[in-house]
Amino acid sequence: MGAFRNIVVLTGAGISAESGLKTFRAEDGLWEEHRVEDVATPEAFARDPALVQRFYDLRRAGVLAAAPNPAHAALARLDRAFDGELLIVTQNIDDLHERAGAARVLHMHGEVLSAWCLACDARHRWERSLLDSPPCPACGAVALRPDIVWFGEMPYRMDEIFAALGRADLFVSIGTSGAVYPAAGFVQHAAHHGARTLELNLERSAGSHLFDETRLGPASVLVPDWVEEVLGRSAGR
Ligand code: BJW
Repeated sequence: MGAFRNIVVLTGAGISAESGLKTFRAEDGLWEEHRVEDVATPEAFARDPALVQRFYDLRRAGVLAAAPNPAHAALARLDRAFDGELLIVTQNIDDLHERAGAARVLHMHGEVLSAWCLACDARHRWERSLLDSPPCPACGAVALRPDIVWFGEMPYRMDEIFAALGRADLFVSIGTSGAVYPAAGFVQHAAHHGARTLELNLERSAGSHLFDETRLGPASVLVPDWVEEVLGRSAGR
């Protein structure tokens, strides 16, 4: 791989697996306990808000109890040391990239530590339960939902993401199954605009055949190795 000037990294649940947060589509994945259509759609929230709030209350508590792992730390090191353009697009709703020290992070599927008021549109940092119907700190309405992008909703900041993908000379996908769109299509968009594409995953994914290169192994090993490789090359260019 040559020296790169413009990198887009996409992360998925696999990067947080070694921090103890379950992935979605593993055998012991979240959807075995809660069917996706019972919790991650606006229709489910309208039908049974308590079920959805309870599910995300548990996820919020799990995130607060988790800590970043060496893969998050390596991306934070890349963010600090890489003087080219970098965007870390995460599908994850945890804050482990930020807690590891990364700044150039975009949460396309929202954040579990954020609550969104459907009455006044304000967003608030939220670490407590939403199940007991707390009022919005801004307007007082009882209308807070998890600030999460559910199936059928538009992921956040897509214009920014596609613009970055169009400029990228390297696209790296870490720990995502390639099962959920539009994120699953980013590799083709980046490749179409001339980027080299690299996948880091524990096992081959639905989209592996779309990448120039796939490296298999745990993110806690593959990501630090890859970051060292990139920083070594950018220092030597
Ligand atoms: C390791 C590891 C280790 C493990 N080291 N690796 C038919 C065709 C095409 C599309 C559609 C369709 N019908 C409907 C759609 C659209 C729909 C969709 O994609 N559905 C699919 C099921 C087909 N998408 C949407 O509705 C999205 N919105 C949308 O499309 O709007 C319109 C639009 C159009 C065009 C442009 C823009 C917009 C919204 C999707 C919202 C997704 N929401 C969720 C839940 C909410 C968040 C939450 O509760 O956390 O987001 S679903 C869930 O899946 C979550 C994740 O972010 C997302 C992706 O999962 P991820 O991260 O890939 O996890 P896993 O478990 O699948 O994979 C883990 C991977 O890690 C595996 O590969 C392991 O091998 C690996 N791994 N341990 C390295 N230690």
